[in-house]
Amino acid sequence: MSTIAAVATGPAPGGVGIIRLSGPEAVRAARQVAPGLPAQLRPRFAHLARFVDRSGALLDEGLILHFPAPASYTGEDVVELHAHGSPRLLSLLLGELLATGHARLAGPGEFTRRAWLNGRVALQAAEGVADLVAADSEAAVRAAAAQVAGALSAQLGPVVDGLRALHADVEAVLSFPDESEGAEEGLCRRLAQVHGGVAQLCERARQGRVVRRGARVVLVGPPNAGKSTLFNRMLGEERALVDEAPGTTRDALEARLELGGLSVTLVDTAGLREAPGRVEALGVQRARAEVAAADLVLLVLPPGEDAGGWRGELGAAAPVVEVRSKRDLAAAGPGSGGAAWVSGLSGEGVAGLLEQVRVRLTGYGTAGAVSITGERHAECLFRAAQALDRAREAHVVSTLEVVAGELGLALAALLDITGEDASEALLDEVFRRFCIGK
Ligand SMILES: Nc1nc2c(ncn2[C@@H]2O[C@H](COP(=O)(O)OP(=O)(O)OP(=O)(O)O)[C@@H](O)[C@H]2O)c(=O)[nH]1
Ligand SMILES: [Mg+2]
Repeated sequence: MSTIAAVATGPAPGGVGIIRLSGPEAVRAARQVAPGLPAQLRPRFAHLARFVDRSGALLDEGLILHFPAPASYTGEDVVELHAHGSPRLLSLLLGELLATGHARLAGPGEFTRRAWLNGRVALQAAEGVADLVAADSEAAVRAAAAQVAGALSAQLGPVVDGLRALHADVEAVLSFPDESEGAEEGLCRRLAQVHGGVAQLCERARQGRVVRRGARVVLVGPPNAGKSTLFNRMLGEERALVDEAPGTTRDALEARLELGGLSVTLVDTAGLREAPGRVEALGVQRARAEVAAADLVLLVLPPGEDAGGWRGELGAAAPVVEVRSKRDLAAAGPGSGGAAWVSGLSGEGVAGLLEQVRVRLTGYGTAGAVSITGERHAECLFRAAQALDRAREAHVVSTLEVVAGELGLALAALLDITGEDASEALLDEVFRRFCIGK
């Protein structure tokens, strides 16, 4: 194994900047840029060090820490150089380390890849590290942290065990039909059980997707329904123009807000109608495109407007929440079929609506409780669920061979999450997402 080196801290100036080395030559390389270190480095101890270039000129003073193998992040000999957080200084220092000939520049995610190779982290936990580094909302941070801590492994374990046992039993029935009489009966129930477990994980994966990417919540409805007024009220600032003339909003307008730790992009759109003008017609087109791309649609209707027709007319793939606007003008109170009643003008009902949006997006928990945020994990789970769907169908209409085949596919999909039997290509794909130095 070669020794790798990289700047581990971000590319902006900061109080401290860290260069990390991992591999058998890590200490030797570090000694060359930090002469005067004691002959024996104390494990995990902060040694004061002078960092110099190859001519011996001083670059900075800082700390050197040695984490001897195997008790380190990568499982190899790791050395960290803590200098001042100047990107220019750090690249000079890294250049000096590489010039020693004892280390080469690390590739993206190579430290974590080595950690995985040496059994220091599970694959899904390693991916959690990448998610944590990239997290841009509180919910994403909490979800990634849960993943690093093994939340996904804990949920996945029993499902994988159940599926593995089921697969083995079905194969046994096929191989030794005489000795396995009656095993068929339990099969249906066990299939349903495993299927249920995977379906539950898929549901969490869908919520996780929203946590990771953030959610697009789109306000639509007829002109003058009060969409822009509500948009401003939900954001807590006057972003969109409001006017009593219908057709005020032309372009789609978006703004970000954080909802219970979840990153939400709220989109205001042009009122839907057979548009009179050309520009407004373009706006209506854009509104329809927004509906198609939404994670959640808020159908804003003034009191008295019929909802059924509008729902059909929207044809949204995402869930639609009906919102009754201008509550202050309505004679009758709430009660009409689960709609949220709000007044963008007075603010009445808006807090409740925001809470309803949060719950619809993350399920009845906090966003932080979502534990499956990796797109790759989600994709593996969906693939397993499909194979199990086919297995259940095959159990009714086809042969046990087909059931066994589908169970095998489902199991392979789940094992792709943990990286058991992982191919090089899969590993490359996983670690490509990392930044250099991680
Ligand atoms: N009384 C009352 N009036 C409201 C309320 N919300 C909006 N309005 C009024 O309704 C009119 C239209 O409001 P907008 O927010 O511009 O409606 P819109 O749905 O964005 O309209 P378009 O952009 O034309 O599609 C304005 O005169 C608002 O002041 C409300 O909750 N109560
Ligand atoms: Mg508007």
